[in-house]
Amino acid sequence: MIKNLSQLDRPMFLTTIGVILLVTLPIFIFRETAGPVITNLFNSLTNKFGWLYQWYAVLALGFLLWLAFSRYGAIKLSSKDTDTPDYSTLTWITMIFCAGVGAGLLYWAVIEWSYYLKTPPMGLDPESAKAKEWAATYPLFHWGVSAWAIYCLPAIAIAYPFYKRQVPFLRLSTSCGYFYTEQQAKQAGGTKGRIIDFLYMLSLIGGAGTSLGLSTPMIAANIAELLGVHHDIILEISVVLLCVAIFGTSAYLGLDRGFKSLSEFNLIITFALLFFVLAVGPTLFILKTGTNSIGIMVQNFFAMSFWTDPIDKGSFVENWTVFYWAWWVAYGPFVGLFVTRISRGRTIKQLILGMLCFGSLGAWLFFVVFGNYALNLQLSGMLDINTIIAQAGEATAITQILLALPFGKFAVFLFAVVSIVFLVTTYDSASYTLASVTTKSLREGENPQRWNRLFWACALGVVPIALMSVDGGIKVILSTTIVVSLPLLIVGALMSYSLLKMIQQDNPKIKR
Ligand code: NM2
Repeated sequence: MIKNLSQLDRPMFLTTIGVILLVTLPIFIFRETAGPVITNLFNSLTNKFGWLYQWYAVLALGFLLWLAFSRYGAIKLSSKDTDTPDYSTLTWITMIFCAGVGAGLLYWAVIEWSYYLKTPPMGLDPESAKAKEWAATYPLFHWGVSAWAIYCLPAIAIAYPFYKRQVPFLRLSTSCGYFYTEQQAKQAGGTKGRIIDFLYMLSLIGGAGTSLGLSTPMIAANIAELLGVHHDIILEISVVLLCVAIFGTSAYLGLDRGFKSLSEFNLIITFALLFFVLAVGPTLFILKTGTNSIGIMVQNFFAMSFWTDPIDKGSFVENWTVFYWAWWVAYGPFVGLFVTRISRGRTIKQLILGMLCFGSLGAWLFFVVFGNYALNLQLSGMLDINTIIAQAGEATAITQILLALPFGKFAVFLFAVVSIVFLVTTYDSASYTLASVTTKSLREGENPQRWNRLFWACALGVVPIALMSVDGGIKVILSTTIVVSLPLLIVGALMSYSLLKMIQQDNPKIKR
């Protein structure tokens, strides 16, 4: 135990606990006033800085594409060029996907279109034919290549110094190594590094809280339907506890036996569910609308990326595109850390193209199949989803949409299993990265200690339980995520510069 404790970075460990308390306690104490204050802050920040997020997404994508196809693309992320990847390509992609997206994907895949139908983008008339086509398209954009570029940037920026410069820390601060003095570099960036890691923790706790906050009611609604029990706070807390128990076990079992096995299980069951909905749902409508959406998105990619609505001043851009980019930014460092750990032996080009292509394709599959199935229910008049959302909320609407399928209960069951596993894998990887940040030094191939991972797995579960018992707590956490992600844009710019400088310094003579 003494030996175990000696590996613990005490200041970092205590700071992290402090951050959790700092986020949750004020919300508890000022639960009546905290909500409006943070929501106002969110509105004014997205209004003033939304365009910055939009540039960030496009620039990250441009930078990564350039890097992948430049002479640096062939650099292998490993200390020895003879190292082979730790995981097979399919397993690796599945693990990245399961870490990067949680049950939020299932939540939005089913109902995101309905918001866009009522308040469409680009000045379209609500419920018009064009609005319907765009409603099926916009979610693909929000979960597409720009979004995955926001994830991939920190992954490369952390992986490069970790593997190629053998920096013995697996932290967000690892990505900004170019700016540290030699002395600071030995202490994970000194004060500069601590500030960066502090921002990372704040955003992770906010981001993870958001996922659990959105998906717990959805899973609880599914379970209530399956078991015929009442959907109340006790059921929701039980769902969180169930998830904590599963990801605690997975964290304890370690990356290969826990996380990897869960991800592989998820791949199979997810495809079974997607195939099921595609087969028994309106197959042709799903395929045609999906194809149509890809066309609209490719054709309008830059218009969507840079649309700020400066004349009409509607709130679509802030409420959706900026909200999403901020959410991806908040998750970015955590996904980057985790992806770094599982990507040893991959080249820069593989990592970039793997994340951009397969991440987007995976997410699109969900939106095309679930989203268009639900959209068809609404358009054909079989189920008035918009009204159900307005009257009974999103969680109930999602369950009703699934129940409308043939073998509806079976679909609800599969959906609940996939949601739980997605949630669990995201939290498992999140606790892995928190344990890495609070470990004194971590080298290639090493993992943080088990008890440390287990501790964070539990801590991450406790926070949302506490917040769920506060009225509007989750909404507040959601806005907090966005608020804390703003400084991460600066860190993003710094890490890009640092990465470029380091790569240029290390590879002066590579010829094309
Ligand atoms: N992102 C991918 O629950 C989730 O899906 C978490 C959300 C950042 C929009 C990730």
